[in-house]
Amino acid sequence: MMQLYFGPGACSFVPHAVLQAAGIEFEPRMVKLHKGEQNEDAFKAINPRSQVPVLVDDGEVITQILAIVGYLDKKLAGANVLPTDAVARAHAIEALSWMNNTVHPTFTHFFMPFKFTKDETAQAEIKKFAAVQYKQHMLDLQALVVRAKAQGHEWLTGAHFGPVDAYALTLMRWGSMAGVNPTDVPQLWAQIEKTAMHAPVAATIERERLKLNMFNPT
Ligand SMILES: N[C@@H](CCC(=O)N[C@@H](CS)C(=O)NCC(=O)O)C(=O)O
Repeated sequence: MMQLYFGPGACSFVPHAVLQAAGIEFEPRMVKLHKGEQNEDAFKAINPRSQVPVLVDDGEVITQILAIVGYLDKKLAGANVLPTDAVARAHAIEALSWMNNTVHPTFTHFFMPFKFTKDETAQAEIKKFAAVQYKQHMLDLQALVVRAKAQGHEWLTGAHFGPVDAYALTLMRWGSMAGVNPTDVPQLWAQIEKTAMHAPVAATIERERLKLNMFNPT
């Protein structure tokens, strides 16, 4: 049975929700990131980079969301992890890459500015700057939602729920922590609320015990 190492609320939500949606049996293994379990020897023996997600299948350790999604797509043929149409598939990977290499690191700058400088004044500046960038990323993400809807798609990459939808939920949830008011991105937020109600996603949210809207209007 596959094992997925995840941190509640972390980007590992993406493969977590995808596995749940595929309807296969897997073993979710929680890593308490806030307690630093990712830096303990037991976890480092699995992923020396101290990050989730990690998928273990038959002793094979796979890290990085894009690699895990690609693996699950190949392994769970018929589960519609990624679209099968060549163009739709390319756009799904395009969106995942942007989320992973641009939006995600912007949130890291907001959430953990201490990873980039020891200078506390500079940290405050990094945080402020990242929050402004993050808002723009949410507007760009909303544009993806609007485009998908205009094409008559129920989900971001077509007729099936997939990793792009799960990542969108995670990134918007983080956005609400970074000061993005859901009411400022209404089409995006409506799609995220719908995604959260999709049964396998709702089950994943429950297992991770997540609150969707973390916006604090102060
Ligand atoms: N590019 C990596 C990003 C993984 C990543 O940033 N994981 C974060 C959680 S969202 C993590 O494990 N952080 C632990 C830490 O920073 O100590 C991927 O796609 O898997």
